[in-house]
Amino acid sequence: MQLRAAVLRRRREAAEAALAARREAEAAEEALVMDRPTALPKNDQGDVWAQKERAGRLPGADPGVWKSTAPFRGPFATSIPDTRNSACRRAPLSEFTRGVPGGGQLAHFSVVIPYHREALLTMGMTIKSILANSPAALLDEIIFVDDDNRDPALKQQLLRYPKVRVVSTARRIGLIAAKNLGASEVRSAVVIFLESHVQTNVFWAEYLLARLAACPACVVLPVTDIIDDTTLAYNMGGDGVRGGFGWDLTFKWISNPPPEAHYRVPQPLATPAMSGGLLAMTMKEWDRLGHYDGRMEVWGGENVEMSLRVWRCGGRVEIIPCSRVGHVYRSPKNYQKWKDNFPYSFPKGAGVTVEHNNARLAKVWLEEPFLQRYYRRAPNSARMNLDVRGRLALKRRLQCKSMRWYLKNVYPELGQQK
Ligand SMILES: [Mn+2]
Repeated sequence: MQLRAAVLRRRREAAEAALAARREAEAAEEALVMDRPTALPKNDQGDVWAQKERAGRLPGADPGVWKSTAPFRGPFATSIPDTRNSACRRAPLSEFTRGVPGGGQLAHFSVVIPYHREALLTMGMTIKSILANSPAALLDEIIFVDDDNRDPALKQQLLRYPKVRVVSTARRIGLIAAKNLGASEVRSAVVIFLESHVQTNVFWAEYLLARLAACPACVVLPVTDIIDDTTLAYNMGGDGVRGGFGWDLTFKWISNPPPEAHYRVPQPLATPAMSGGLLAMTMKEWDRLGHYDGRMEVWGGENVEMSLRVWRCGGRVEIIPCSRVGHVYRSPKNYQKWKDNFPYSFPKGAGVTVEHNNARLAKVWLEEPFLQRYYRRAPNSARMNLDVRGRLALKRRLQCKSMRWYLKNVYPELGQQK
């Protein structure tokens, strides 16, 4: 009788221990999932929007660029549809961190967002979705780089939100330099670059961080969902869409299915290039790889340059299909009357500036005969007097692989074009 009682007790203790272990595992997962959101300021129920309406314009924005007629429907973050593939929704988050060194611990991160003549409407939407959909314990800061904006009220509005810091430039430095400046302020292990008119979806950061924990040399991108610039309706972007470019070095989306027939969501999808606005990487890699080319101006070319540099200097560029970020695509009809047909200005003109940047990247990263393929499409580039010695030294120091290697192993479709 005594023996039987002892057996029962041991059995009960074992069952309780197993239950406790399971509860602990569940609590850990729960903590990962439930540690959100960062609370918004108390009176933030559309007051920003109301102020905009009272003023009769969108503070900070170029008049005419933003023509939103969307009625205010409460905090934006709550109205984002979950656009993840069902394969993402079925798998618990812990599945994405399984086997990751350090017991699946995700790194702390900061978000860097440059802005130039952006609307408070869209910036508020960006901030609220980040605060609502990021793990509060891991999100350190949202660092805005205020690149020559003339409305100080806008900066004050941004600073009302928790975790927001604004770094202002003394004069216009352009998007590329602004990203370098913002990243130089990051004190977290991971930097995530976003644009100032986006909405981050559920667990957007965790999926990126989980992949970075497993692949620290990766640069990872969320899938870009599509937000209508008039209605602000959030729509699902395509799964399996990759980034590429032609010999003119202009970025384009490649919508044909990925070459690996065995590819399945939620696996990371290798992509030859990134569109440039939304990306995450460890600060260690950011520093090792030498940031953006500081001599590129305003906007353009830096995304293709970084894609070539990452792939050829020891890293990978991957789209993480479960991480989704909606981006407001501005319709040209709303800004086509503006100089250069861009929603913001290029002091030297858009065409000249983008070609200057492309010419720099070509001179550094395209060895012959590929450089000539680019020059045939952009003859002015061949005549430009460019000092790329610093970037060539970086390429040598990192012992980067050749363009031929990249065409063979990463982007064979481009190699087939003459
Ligand atoms: Mn954009």
